[in-house]
Amino acid sequence: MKKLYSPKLIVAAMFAVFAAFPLCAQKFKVNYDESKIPAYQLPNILKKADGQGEISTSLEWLDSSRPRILSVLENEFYGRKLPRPAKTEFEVVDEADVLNGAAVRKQVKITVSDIAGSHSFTMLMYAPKSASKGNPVPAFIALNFKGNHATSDDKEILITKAWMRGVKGNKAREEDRGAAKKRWPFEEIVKRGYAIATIYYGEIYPDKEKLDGTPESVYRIFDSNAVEMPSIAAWSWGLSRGIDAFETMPEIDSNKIFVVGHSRLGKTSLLTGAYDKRVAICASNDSGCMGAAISRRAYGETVDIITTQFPFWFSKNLNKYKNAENSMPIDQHQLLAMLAPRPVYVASATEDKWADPKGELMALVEAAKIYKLFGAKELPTMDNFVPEKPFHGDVGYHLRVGKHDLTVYDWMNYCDFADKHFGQSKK
Ligand code: GTR
Repeated sequence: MKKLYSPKLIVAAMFAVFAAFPLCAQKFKVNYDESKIPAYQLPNILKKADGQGEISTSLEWLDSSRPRILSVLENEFYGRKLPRPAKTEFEVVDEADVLNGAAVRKQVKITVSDIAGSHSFTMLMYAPKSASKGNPVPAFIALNFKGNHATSDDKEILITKAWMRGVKGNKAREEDRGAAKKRWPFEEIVKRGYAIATIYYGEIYPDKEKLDGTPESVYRIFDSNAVEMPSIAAWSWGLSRGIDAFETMPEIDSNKIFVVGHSRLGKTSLLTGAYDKRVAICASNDSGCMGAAISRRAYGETVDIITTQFPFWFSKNLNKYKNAENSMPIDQHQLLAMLAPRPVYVASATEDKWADPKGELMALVEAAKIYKLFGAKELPTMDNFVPEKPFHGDVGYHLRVGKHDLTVYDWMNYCDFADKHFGQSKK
């Protein structure tokens, strides 16, 4: 009898299925049906710590609610905020005029030292040539996934020696120079009057799924008896060291630092905004579960899935909430509100169901109640859940058409939002 399906066809079909759904989605039961979202009670963001009534002033939020949420973030979700290192050194290892003279490229080796040793990572930065002591510019900072050399074709960008995910031998390769450049529109950002810096996240904590990344991470400079050493807290701490570097640069206005992060690094940027008050604006790009999305919706990726796949990203205590989201002491709207009154920006993508775009806007709408206490008037509602009609008020939101990604569209919205809040005029 003639075979209906050739082995080749079957392999191709299997590949298509794997490509369409993240691997882990096949091992777990994933819900994408709004009508099947479990019944849940969202923690009332205004509720007083003693459970008696609601807060009505920004001061009550700052003095009472915020510290309580911070303690949950540290003890139950992401792990403690790491201390500043005893010593931080900045060495400009490269400086050159680039982009036809429009920008200055700098590569800064940041060395952090503490009781148990030293660790270095390299920040790549582009600043408008016109930026100077008398004319400092605001700056974006974001971690990258594939090494600084993957963010541009520029041959001068140093190649990391740190462990790398998804490449042969786990070593960064020359052939990947520029491989992620679509995510890094340096020229456009500089033209808008902003500096932009990036650090390879693997130099801060190697994102090893099956192996232990901590011995090669920044944690090695501290006392090894530390209770927990989760990666998101470490990545976030790395961003704070990037901000330390900005503070030494006369061309940067360190009161105007905008942290951006995509996906797991979007979770990281939100945590950085919560842990480091020097962050003036914070954007979470497609951050999803344990980022901007409401965990209780259990839509797309869940706490069970994420803690099973990536246990080392979080505090071990997060495991308590596997399939028990309704018992979490806080939900992600309270993480977003940690930024208040500093503007927070949530960006989602229409096809990024895994990250629960609707749950991300819901969290922002709930967090807006805290911004209101600070006098904010331009706040989003669920009516803003419309593709490519960005909302740029006291907080920001957009739903890009397309996949889980960080694109020029996302960046240009961040620039527009920065213009509004940093008082820059559109170039
Ligand atoms: C996925 C993970 C998401 C998101 C993403 C990424 O595998 O489930 O939470 O962080 O990785 O960072 O690209």
